[in-house]
Amino acid sequence: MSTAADGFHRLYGAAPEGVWAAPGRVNLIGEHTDYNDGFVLPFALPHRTEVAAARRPDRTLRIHSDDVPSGVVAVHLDHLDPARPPEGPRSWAAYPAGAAWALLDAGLPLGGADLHIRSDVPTGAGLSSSAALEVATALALTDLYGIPLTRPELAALARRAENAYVGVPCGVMDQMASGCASAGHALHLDTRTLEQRHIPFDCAAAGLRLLVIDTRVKHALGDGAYAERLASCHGAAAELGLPALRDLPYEDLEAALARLRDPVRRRRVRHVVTENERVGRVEHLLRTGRLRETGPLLSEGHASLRDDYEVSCPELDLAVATAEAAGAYGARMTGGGFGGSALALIDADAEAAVTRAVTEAFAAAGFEPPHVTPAAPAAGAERVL
Ligand code: GAF
Repeated sequence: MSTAADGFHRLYGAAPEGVWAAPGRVNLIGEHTDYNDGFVLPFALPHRTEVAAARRPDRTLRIHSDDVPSGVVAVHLDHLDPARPPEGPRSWAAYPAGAAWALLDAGLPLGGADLHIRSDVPTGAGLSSSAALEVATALALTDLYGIPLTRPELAALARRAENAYVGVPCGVMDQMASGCASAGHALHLDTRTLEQRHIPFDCAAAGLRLLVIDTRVKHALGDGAYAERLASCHGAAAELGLPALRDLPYEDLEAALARLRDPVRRRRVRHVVTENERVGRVEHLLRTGRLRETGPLLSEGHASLRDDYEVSCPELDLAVATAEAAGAYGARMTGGGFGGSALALIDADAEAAVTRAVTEAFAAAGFEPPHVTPAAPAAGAERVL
């Protein structure tokens, strides 16, 4: 029996009907493009959130997590209200409750359930622990009640839970990565059409490793800076007469920049348009088996996020610069930024040296010790029991 199932049994006194799991993600490239209808290239982590669940005959949702001390949170399905999430806005229980709310709000025939949640996705590390929780809950509830949703439909509803119920204005990348990614592949996603391509991405076969460096600086998307970037991009698109920045071709970038008066908007637009271009180039390199050559594009992406988009921080910059100096082919922050994690593409036999270099550089700078782990593309959300 899985540990989540064990925990469910201990808590509720009976076995669950099933266990569903959804992973965190690392974004290889395509940052802050998803709310501009652009392109992203994430992959799923082996770290995942498991939801052990069983139906109830009434319309109560009972939620419990091993990872938080608040005990069982009970909510009535007909009283879920985005203005009053259980335990307060952005509390852990708002994510699973929000998933149930989004399904009900879409008119789906959901009944009550008992949930027990376990997760090893680090929180606040920019690795999408929120999306994992929303997607695992939505998958558990829809499977329990025989509701046939496609994965993109499920991911879109999980994103709606985060936007409208939890109150974080994120794009759709994280929920799509968690819901739709496949083992051994990066997921190329058009965030406008939700068209997906699964691109083989096997670092080990190429003698490479992808290191994830968690700076331990807790990032929070809700702090206003993310919403400010989003507003700036949407404002720039409107100023240029475009539906979204996705509609600005790379070839027309310089002419468009000349039309924007605000220098901050100019920098934001330059990041988004060049980043979309980098996603296409990295996808092409992966498809043609030229993994090492993606390194400089990763580093270029970091410089763009640091200088034009201004979402990096000293710890992320130090992780990237140190990994590069220690021989990485390329490195960049991943996720929303303002803390969280960086990734570095290195030779497999350089793992110990790069880890040591980054750890020593953090100590010398007086930063918290980072967590450094290799990551390989794992499976997307699935029923595990
Ligand atoms: C966060 C958001 F949740 C995503 O939608 C995306 O915008 C990302 O930041 C930046 O690329 O993870």
